[in-house]
Amino acid sequence: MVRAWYMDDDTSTDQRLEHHQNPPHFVNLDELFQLTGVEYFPISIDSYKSDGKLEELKKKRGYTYEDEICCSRDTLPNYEEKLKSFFKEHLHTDEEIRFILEGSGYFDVRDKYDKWIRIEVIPGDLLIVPAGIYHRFTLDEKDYIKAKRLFVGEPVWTPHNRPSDDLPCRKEYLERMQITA
Ligand code: KMT
Ligand code: NI
Repeated sequence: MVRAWYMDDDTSTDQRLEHHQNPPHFVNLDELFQLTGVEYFPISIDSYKSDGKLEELKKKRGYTYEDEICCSRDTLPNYEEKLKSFFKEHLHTDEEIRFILEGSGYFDVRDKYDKWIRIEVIPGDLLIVPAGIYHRFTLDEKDYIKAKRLFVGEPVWTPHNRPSDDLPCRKEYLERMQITA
């Protein structure tokens, strides 16, 4: 089950820690959607190959491409460099869809007031980070995650680092969230 919370302002300690506020301020899935547009689907790790849930979602959303990414020092080429770029605040012109198969990590997303919300992902969590939202990713202290990446058509993984406010996908996102820049 996915947990999400507002982050503290501490940039001097390890990015892989939970970084809760004091006291902790959790966000439920409805609030997460209202505040960010991030969508969450629980998919059974044990039965997803046969229960049809993932297939149904893929069909409904037009996800035609699928591969796997395994982030660990041994499996990810240019590990240090990749992790650094994952954690740089950025956006994409398309949804970022990740279905977690093994391990864990954190997706940080900016809410509509530009505050960081940290989303913990564990096996069975399928997260859809909308196009145009500023976000970043970090491993936790276990330093390991394996996830399926889904995409509509030919994948484009390009991160557009902040600021990328003039991109149409950013403007459309803000409009959808009813935020006036
Ligand atoms: C990304 O684009 O940030 C990633 O693919 C991170 C690893 S998948 C959970
Ligand atoms: Ni991204």
